[in-house]
Amino acid sequence: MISECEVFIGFGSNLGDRRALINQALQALSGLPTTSLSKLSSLYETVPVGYLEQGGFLNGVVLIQSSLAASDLLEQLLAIENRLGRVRKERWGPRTIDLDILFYGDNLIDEADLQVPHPELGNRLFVLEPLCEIAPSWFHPRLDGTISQLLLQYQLKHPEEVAGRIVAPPPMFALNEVRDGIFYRYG
Ligand code: A4P
Ligand code: MG
Repeated sequence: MISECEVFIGFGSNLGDRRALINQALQALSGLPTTSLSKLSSLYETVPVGYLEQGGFLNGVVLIQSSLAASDLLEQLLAIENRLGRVRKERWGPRTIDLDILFYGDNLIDEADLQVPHPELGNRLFVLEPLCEIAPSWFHPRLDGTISQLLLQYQLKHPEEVAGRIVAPPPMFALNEVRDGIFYRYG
């Protein structure tokens, strides 16, 4: 076990009952050992990036506090994805739920099965927008800028692009008081 770390998790779903799946994933995250949720973004309806012939996504970002090592956390995320019915077919294809580690404190991780900060983070409005909502001044140790600077840079480069629209604000209740099922209110 290591000391507690601030970890940002990006989540997305574009298959099945997307809102219920996201709520279940958040609930599962809050139930992980030595882990609690501390900040949740709004929920965004976004257009698919990469592989375009698929349904629209719901995306958001959650900040958790966790003492799980990064590799253990990744293992837990993959287990949650599998439990929620994720079947991997094509890369960037449709998924019931996708959970990505965006930042693990300010650690740089470069392993075969885990790269942190998430390498695509700076190229994805569906991540940058919700991230900026909850952590505008978080510093990206590789891209050398804050999240709000990275978002602005992206918007200046792609002035025509919009991530999507907010379909639900974050819950009004304290995330550390989460009880079973309460996340059904999110979205
Ligand atoms: N992996 C490496 N680094 C990480 C990390 N930081 N967090 C490895 C999580 N996993 C990480 O992931 C494959 C492997 O990546 C994992 O087993 C882990 O060891 P995956 O989720 O099975 O593969 P994937 O999701 O198909 O590929 P990838 O590259 O992770 O795709 P993304 O980045 O998840 O993008 N458009 C919209 N609007 N919204 C979306 O959410 N998502 C994607 C998928 C494409 N277009 C989208 C969205
Ligand atoms: Mg992924």
